[in-house]
Amino acid sequence: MAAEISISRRLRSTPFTQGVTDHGVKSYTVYNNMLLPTVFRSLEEDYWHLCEHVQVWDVSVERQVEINGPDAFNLIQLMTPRDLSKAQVGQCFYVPLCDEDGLLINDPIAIKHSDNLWWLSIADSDVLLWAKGLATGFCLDVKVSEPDVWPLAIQGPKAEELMTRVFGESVRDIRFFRSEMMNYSGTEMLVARSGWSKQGGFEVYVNDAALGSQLWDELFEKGADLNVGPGCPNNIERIESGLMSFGNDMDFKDTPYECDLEKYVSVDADIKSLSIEALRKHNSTRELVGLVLDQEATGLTVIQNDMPIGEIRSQTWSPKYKKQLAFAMLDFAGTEGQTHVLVCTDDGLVKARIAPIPFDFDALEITAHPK
Ligand code: THG
Repeated sequence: MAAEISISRRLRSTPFTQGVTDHGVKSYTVYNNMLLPTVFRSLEEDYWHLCEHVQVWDVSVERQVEINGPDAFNLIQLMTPRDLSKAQVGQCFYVPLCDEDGLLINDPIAIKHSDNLWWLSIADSDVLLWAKGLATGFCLDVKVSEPDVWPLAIQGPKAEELMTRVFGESVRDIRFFRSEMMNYSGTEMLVARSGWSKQGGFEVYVNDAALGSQLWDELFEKGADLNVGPGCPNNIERIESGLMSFGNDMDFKDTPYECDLEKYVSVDADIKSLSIEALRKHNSTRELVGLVLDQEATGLTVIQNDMPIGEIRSQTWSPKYKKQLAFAMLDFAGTEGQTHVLVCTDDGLVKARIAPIPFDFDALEITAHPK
């Protein structure tokens, strides 16, 4: 018998846990000390369904770190090297959080509620403790907390249609990475056009547990003719789309420059950020790149001229492109002037083509195959 996870209060169930179970979740991973579904039907069936229809995802693991008080902006800016001085209320920003050496702490979405109230919608690391420590150490006038908020993502090409049936036509006006407070059954909830897929969609920041399970049921009722299904962040879709996963593709030992996040570092801005000095001086010697293999082959070590030059951090077989796709952290010394590297697999050395992230399949002349 396969081992099972013992569920206890520490793993914090969500308003959608019952729904996820009833819809036949097949596997979970652990994320921010909670359970994140990873498969419902099969990874591949979930993938095609996400690309063609609409899915409802329990992404409550994306915990909100709330920063409230007169120094809220100062603390947020201290934590990220991305200039947020021009942020507007309701705007969302993908931000690297970095320490004083420029090393990554997390890569959340920062959401501005008001000048004095911000949320960080975090990936998998303990941002709450880091923020509390910085607030105390820098004597900032803020309260740092984790509110009872459970994000629910509605993703896929039919997501907008389904959302209008529940929240009304005005959801169509929400632009990418913008949010609005919307009324659901008498309660205001933040609704953003965002989500960890490139199939389009929204995230509802559910702030009432009872309304959360009501919303879950309503989405399935009103989306029946749209072929709505249960889903979760899908490893095939997110690698094809170039979405990076903290803890997998990048971690505490990497800088934003090494992880293709340089566009979110405001090197020249006059900001009071903990990491900005270190990042200004930073010299990268390696970089996260995409790899494309012609066969399904899961290796980890990458070599060039018989020498290891780095490691694969995430990979998947793409059923659409019929290629093995990977993200690998590779030394410049091994990739400079090269178009290919070798991956050590159980089947021996396999040639892999180097590709920038996100994968540009047209430029790579890789044909999409329908289902
Ligand atoms: N939604 C919410 N919280 C989250 C995630 C999310 N917390 C954890 C994790 N995901 C944070 N990481 C990311 C990574 C990428 C994106 C969002 C969150 C993303 N990136 C777009 C891109 O790369 O094209 C756009 C970024 C931009 O240019 O602003 O969407 O998914 N609530």
